[in-house]
Amino acid sequence: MLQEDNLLDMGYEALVQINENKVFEIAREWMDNEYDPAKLLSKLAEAMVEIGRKFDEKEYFLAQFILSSNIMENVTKMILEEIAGTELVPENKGTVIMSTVKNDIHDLGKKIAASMLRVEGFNVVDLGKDVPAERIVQIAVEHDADIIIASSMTTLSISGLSEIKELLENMKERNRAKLIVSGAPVTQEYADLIGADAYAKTAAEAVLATKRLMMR
Ligand code: B12
Repeated sequence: MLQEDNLLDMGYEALVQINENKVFEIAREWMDNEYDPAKLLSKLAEAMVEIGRKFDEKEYFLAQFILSSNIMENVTKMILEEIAGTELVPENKGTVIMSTVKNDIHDLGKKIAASMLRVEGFNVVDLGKDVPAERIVQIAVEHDADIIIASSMTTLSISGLSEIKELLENMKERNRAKLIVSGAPVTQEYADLIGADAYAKTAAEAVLATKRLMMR
Protein backbone atom coordinates (compact mmCIF):
# COMPACT_ATOMS: atom_id res chain seq x y z
CA MET A 1 0.00 0.00 0.00
CA LEU A 2 1.20 3.50 -0.75
CA GLN A 3 2.34 5.73 2.09
CA GLU A 4 -0.38 8.14 1.01
CA ASP A 5 -3.15 5.54 1.30
CA ASN A 6 -1.82 4.45 4.69
CA LEU A 7 -1.96 7.97 6.02
CA LEU A 8 -5.48 8.47 4.67
CA ASP A 9 -6.73 5.30 6.37
CA MET A 10 -4.99 6.25 9.62
CA GLY A 11 -6.48 9.75 9.48
CA TYR A 12 -9.95 8.31 8.93
CA GLU A 13 -9.56 5.91 11.88
CA ALA A 14 -8.09 8.57 14.17
CA LEU A 15 -11.02 10.92 13.52
CA VAL A 16 -13.64 8.19 13.97
CA GLN A 17 -11.87 7.33 17.27
CA ILE A 18 -11.96 11.07 18.13
CA ASN A 19 -8.20 11.11 18.73
CA GLU A 20 -7.30 14.76 18.17
CA ASN A 21 -3.54 14.39 18.65
CA LYS A 22 -3.36 11.55 16.16
CA VAL A 23 -5.45 13.43 13.56
CA PHE A 24 -3.09 16.41 13.83
CA GLU A 25 0.00 14.22 13.73
CA ILE A 26 -1.22 12.62 10.49
CA ALA A 27 -2.24 15.95 8.97
CA ARG A 28 1.22 17.30 9.84
CA GLU A 29 2.92 14.39 8.11
CA TRP A 30 0.59 14.75 5.11
CA MET A 31 1.47 18.41 4.71
CA ASP A 32 5.19 17.79 5.27
CA ASN A 33 5.09 15.27 2.43
CA GLU A 34 3.37 17.90 0.25
CA TYR A 35 0.50 15.57 -0.62
CA ASP A 36 -2.73 17.03 -2.05
CA PRO A 37 -4.63 18.63 0.89
CA ALA A 38 -7.98 18.10 -0.91
CA LYS A 39 -7.49 14.33 -0.70
CA LEU A 40 -6.98 14.39 3.05
CA LEU A 41 -10.02 16.63 3.60
CA SER A 42 -12.12 14.33 1.45
CA LYS A 43 -11.11 11.31 3.56
CA LEU A 44 -11.77 13.16 6.82
CA ALA A 45 -15.19 14.14 5.43
CA GLU A 46 -15.92 10.42 5.00
CA ALA A 47 -14.97 9.91 8.64
CA MET A 48 -17.42 12.66 9.67
CA VAL A 49 -20.22 10.92 7.74
CA GLU A 50 -19.42 7.74 9.70
CA ILE A 51 -19.43 9.70 12.98
CA GLY A 52 -22.83 11.21 11.99
CA ARG A 53 -24.09 7.68 11.41
CA LYS A 54 -22.80 6.52 14.80
CA PHE A 55 -24.49 9.50 16.47
CA ASP A 56 -27.74 8.83 14.62
CA GLU A 57 -27.64 5.21 15.76
CA LYS A 58 -26.88 6.25 19.33
CA GLU A 59 -23.46 4.64 19.34
CA TYR A 60 -22.00 8.10 19.96
CA PHE A 61 -23.37 10.91 22.12
CA LEU A 62 -23.89 14.47 20.92
CA ALA A 63 -20.76 15.50 22.86
CA GLN A 64 -18.69 13.09 20.79
CA PHE A 65 -20.21 14.41 17.57
CA ILE A 66 -19.39 17.98 18.61
CA LEU A 67 -15.87 17.05 19.69
CA SER A 68 -15.13 15.36 16.36
CA SER A 69 -16.60 18.23 14.32
CA ASN A 70 -14.35 20.61 16.29
CA ILE A 71 -11.33 18.47 15.42
CA MET A 72 -12.42 18.52 11.77
CA GLU A 73 -12.75 22.30 11.86
CA ASN A 74 -9.40 22.84 13.59
CA VAL A 75 -7.45 20.54 11.31
CA THR A 76 -9.07 22.17 8.27
CA LYS A 77 -8.10 25.60 9.62
CA MET A 78 -4.50 24.44 10.08
CA ILE A 79 -4.35 23.13 6.50
CA LEU A 80 -5.94 26.26 5.00
CA GLU A 81 -3.58 28.55 6.95
CA GLU A 82 -0.60 26.52 5.87
CA ILE A 83 -1.41 26.57 2.16
CA ALA A 84 -2.66 30.19 2.03
CA GLY A 85 -0.58 32.17 -0.45
CA THR A 86 1.41 29.13 -1.63
CA GLU A 87 1.34 27.52 -5.04
CA LEU A 88 -0.74 24.73 -3.45
CA VAL A 89 -3.77 27.04 -3.74
CA PRO A 90 -4.61 27.90 -7.33
CA GLU A 91 -5.54 31.44 -8.41
CA ASN A 92 -9.10 32.57 -7.58
CA LYS A 93 -11.26 30.33 -9.73
CA GLY A 94 -14.56 32.06 -9.02
CA THR A 95 -16.97 33.11 -6.29
CA VAL A 96 -19.23 30.61 -4.57
CA ILE A 97 -22.01 31.54 -2.13
CA MET A 98 -22.83 28.76 0.34
CA SER A 99 -25.53 28.31 2.92
CA THR A 100 -27.94 25.97 4.60
CA VAL A 101 -31.55 26.93 3.87
CA LYS A 102 -34.05 28.57 6.21
CA ASN A 103 -35.28 26.50 9.18
CA ASP A 104 -32.27 24.22 8.95
CA ILE A 105 -29.43 24.31 11.44
CA HIS A 106 -27.35 21.40 10.08
CA ASP A 107 -24.12 22.89 8.81
CA LEU A 108 -21.29 20.41 9.12
CA GLY A 109 -21.52 18.99 5.58
CA LYS A 110 -21.65 22.54 4.22
CA LYS A 111 -18.62 23.64 6.23
CA ILE A 112 -16.66 20.68 4.89
CA ALA A 113 -17.69 21.44 1.30
CA ALA A 114 -16.72 25.11 1.84
CA SER A 115 -13.23 24.11 3.01
CA MET A 116 -12.75 21.78 0.06
CA LEU A 117 -13.70 24.53 -2.37
CA ARG A 118 -11.30 26.95 -0.65
CA VAL A 119 -8.48 24.43 -0.98
CA GLU A 120 -9.30 24.24 -4.70
CA GLY A 121 -8.91 28.01 -5.03
CA PHE A 122 -12.51 29.24 -4.98
CA ASN A 123 -13.51 32.40 -3.14
CA VAL A 124 -16.19 31.06 -0.78
CA VAL A 125 -18.70 33.29 0.97
CA ASP A 126 -20.25 31.09 3.64
CA LEU A 127 -23.52 32.60 4.88
CA GLY A 128 -23.98 29.96 7.57
CA LYS A 129 -27.17 28.13 8.44
CA ASP A 130 -30.90 28.92 8.62
CA VAL A 131 -30.60 31.49 5.84
CA PRO A 132 -33.71 32.80 3.98
CA ALA A 133 -33.70 32.38 0.19
CA GLU A 134 -33.99 36.16 -0.31
CA ARG A 135 -30.73 36.78 1.54
CA ILE A 136 -28.86 34.07 -0.37
CA VAL A 137 -29.89 35.52 -3.72
CA GLN A 138 -29.28 39.12 -2.61
CA ILE A 139 -25.72 38.28 -1.51
CA ALA A 140 -25.11 36.39 -4.77
CA VAL A 141 -26.09 39.50 -6.73
CA GLU A 142 -23.94 41.76 -4.53
CA HIS A 143 -20.90 39.53 -5.07
CA ASP A 144 -21.67 38.85 -8.72
CA ALA A 145 -21.30 35.20 -7.73
CA ASP A 146 -20.64 32.41 -10.21
CA ILE A 147 -22.23 29.66 -8.16
CA ILE A 148 -24.68 29.27 -5.28
CA ILE A 149 -24.46 26.04 -3.30
CA ALA A 150 -27.38 25.52 -0.97
CA SER A 151 -28.13 22.56 1.23
CA SER A 152 -31.11 21.21 3.09
CA MET A 153 -30.82 18.35 5.57
CA THR A 154 -34.47 17.90 6.50
CA THR A 155 -37.65 17.30 4.54
CA LEU A 156 -39.18 20.22 6.47
CA SER A 157 -36.66 22.71 5.06
CA ILE A 158 -36.18 21.33 1.54
CA SER A 159 -38.64 23.83 -0.03
CA GLY A 160 -36.03 26.51 0.72
CA LEU A 161 -34.10 25.18 -2.28
CA SER A 162 -36.95 25.69 -4.76
CA GLU A 163 -37.50 29.18 -3.31
CA ILE A 164 -33.91 30.05 -4.23
CA LYS A 165 -34.44 28.75 -7.76
CA GLU A 166 -37.65 30.78 -8.17
CA LEU A 167 -35.97 33.96 -6.97
CA LEU A 168 -33.06 33.37 -9.34
CA GLU A 169 -35.49 32.94 -12.26
CA ASN A 170 -37.30 36.16 -11.31
CA MET A 171 -34.14 38.23 -11.40
CA LYS A 172 -32.30 36.64 -14.26
CA GLU A 173 -31.05 39.93 -15.70
CA ARG A 174 -29.28 40.93 -12.44
CA ASN A 175 -27.95 37.54 -11.56
CA ARG A 176 -25.85 34.98 -13.38
CA ALA A 177 -25.18 32.49 -10.56
CA LYS A 178 -25.81 28.83 -11.21
CA LEU A 179 -27.42 26.74 -8.48
CA ILE A 180 -26.06 23.51 -6.97
CA VAL A 181 -28.28 21.75 -4.42
CA SER A 182 -27.27 19.18 -1.84
CA GLY A 183 -28.07 17.62 1.53
CA ALA A 184 -29.42 14.32 2.88
CA PRO A 185 -33.03 14.37 1.53
CA VAL A 186 -32.03 15.97 -1.79
CA THR A 187 -31.77 13.76 -4.89
CA GLN A 188 -30.92 14.20 -8.56
CA GLU A 189 -34.67 13.88 -9.30
CA TYR A 190 -35.44 16.71 -6.90
CA ALA A 191 -32.70 18.86 -8.40
CA ASP A 192 -34.15 18.23 -11.89
CA LEU A 193 -37.68 18.93 -10.68
CA ILE A 194 -36.82 22.40 -9.37
CA GLY A 195 -34.51 23.14 -12.31
CA ALA A 196 -31.23 23.37 -10.35
CA ASP A 197 -28.08 23.41 -12.48
CA ALA A 198 -26.51 20.50 -10.59
CA TYR A 199 -26.90 18.10 -7.69
CA ALA A 200 -24.07 17.11 -5.36
CA LYS A 201 -24.41 14.09 -3.09
CA THR A 202 -21.16 14.73 -1.25
CA ALA A 203 -18.80 17.62 -0.56
CA ALA A 204 -16.35 16.14 -3.08
CA GLU A 205 -19.11 16.03 -5.72
CA ALA A 206 -19.86 19.70 -5.04
CA VAL A 207 -16.27 20.55 -5.96
CA LEU A 208 -16.56 18.59 -9.23
CA ALA A 209 -19.96 20.14 -10.06
CA THR A 210 -18.60 23.64 -9.35
CA LYS A 211 -15.61 23.10 -11.64
CA ARG A 212 -17.89 21.68 -14.35
CA LEU A 213 -20.35 24.58 -14.20
CA MET A 214 -17.50 27.12 -14.26
CA MET A 215 -16.41 25.73 -17.62
CA ARG A 216 -19.82 26.26 -19.26
C1 B12 B 1 -25.56 15.89 13.56
C2 B12 B 1 -27.04 15.96 13.31
C3 B12 B 1 -27.74 16.99 13.93
C4 B12 B 1 -27.05 18.10 14.72
C5 B12 B 1 -26.54 19.17 13.71
C6 B12 B 1 -25.23 19.79 14.10
C7 B12 B 1 -24.67 20.64 13.00
N1 B12 B 1 -24.10 21.75 13.42
O1 B12 B 1 -24.72 20.35 11.83
C8 B12 B 1 -28.24 18.58 15.61
C9 B12 B 1 -28.23 17.77 16.88
C10 B12 B 1 -28.23 20.07 15.97
C11 B12 B 1 -29.43 18.17 14.76
C12 B12 B 1 -30.68 18.73 14.87
C13 B12 B 1 -31.80 18.25 14.20
N2 B12 B 1 -31.86 17.19 13.37
CO1 B12 B 1 -30.30 16.25 12.76
N3 B12 B 1 -28.97 15.05 12.24
C14 B12 B 1 -27.69 15.00 12.49
C15 B12 B 1 -27.08 13.71 11.86
C16 B12 B 1 -27.00 12.66 12.97
C17 B12 B 1 -25.70 13.84 11.23
C18 B12 B 1 -25.56 14.96 10.20
C19 B12 B 1 -24.10 15.29 9.96
O2 B12 B 1 -23.67 16.43 10.14
N4 B12 B 1 -23.29 14.29 9.57
C20 B12 B 1 -21.87 14.49 9.25
C21 B12 B 1 -21.76 15.00 7.80
C22 B12 B 1 -20.31 15.23 7.37
O3 B12 B 1 -22.26 14.00 7.00
P1 B12 B 1 -23.54 14.22 6.08
O4 B12 B 1 -24.46 15.18 6.74
O5 B12 B 1 -24.05 12.89 5.71
O6 B12 B 1 -22.92 14.98 4.84
C23 B12 B 1 -22.57 14.32 3.66
C24 B12 B 1 -23.63 14.49 2.59
O7 B12 B 1 -24.96 14.45 3.08
C25 B12 B 1 -23.28 15.79 1.94
N5 B12 B 1 -23.72 17.06 2.51
C26 B12 B 1 -24.34 17.34 3.65
N6 B12 B 1 -24.52 18.66 3.78
C27 B12 B 1 -23.98 19.23 2.67
C28 B12 B 1 -23.88 20.55 2.28
C29 B12 B 1 -23.25 20.85 1.08
C30 B12 B 1 -23.17 22.25 0.67
C31 B12 B 1 -22.75 19.82 0.26
C32 B12 B 1 -22.13 20.12 -1.03
C33 B12 B 1 -22.85 18.49 0.66
C34 B12 B 1 -23.46 18.21 1.85
O8 B12 B 1 -21.86 15.79 1.99
C35 B12 B 1 -21.37 15.05 3.09
C36 B12 B 1 -20.32 14.05 2.58
O9 B12 B 1 -19.33 14.66 1.88
C37 B12 B 1 -28.17 13.35 10.80
C38 B12 B 1 -28.31 11.87 10.48
C39 B12 B 1 -27.27 11.39 9.50
N7 B12 B 1 -26.63 10.31 9.80
O10 B12 B 1 -27.03 12.04 8.49
C40 B12 B 1 -29.44 13.91 11.47
C41 B12 B 1 -30.64 14.34 10.61
C42 B12 B 1 -30.18 15.09 9.38
N8 B12 B 1 -31.37 15.25 11.52
C43 B12 B 1 -32.63 15.12 11.44
C44 B12 B 1 -33.56 15.86 12.20
C45 B12 B 1 -35.02 15.48 12.04
C46 B12 B 1 -33.15 16.87 13.07
C47 B12 B 1 -34.05 17.75 13.95
C48 B12 B 1 -35.34 18.24 13.30
C49 B12 B 1 -34.32 16.95 15.23
C50 B12 B 1 -35.33 17.56 16.18
N9 B12 B 1 -36.46 16.91 16.25
O11 B12 B 1 -35.05 18.56 16.76
C51 B12 B 1 -33.11 18.91 14.31
C52 B12 B 1 -33.14 20.01 13.23
C53 B12 B 1 -33.52 21.32 13.70
C54 B12 B 1 -33.43 22.30 12.53
N10 B12 B 1 -34.25 23.30 12.56
O12 B12 B 1 -32.61 22.16 11.61
C55 B12 B 1 -33.05 14.08 10.42
C56 B12 B 1 -33.60 14.65 9.12
C57 B12 B 1 -34.73 13.77 8.60
C58 B12 B 1 -35.44 14.39 7.45
N11 B12 B 1 -35.36 13.75 6.31
O13 B12 B 1 -36.09 15.38 7.58
C59 B12 B 1 -31.74 13.23 10.28
C60 B12 B 1 -31.55 12.56 8.92
C61 B12 B 1 -31.78 12.18 11.41
C62 B12 B 1 -32.82 11.08 11.18
N12 B12 B 1 -32.37 9.86 10.94
O14 B12 B 1 -33.99 11.30 11.23
N13 B12 B 1 -29.10 17.17 13.92
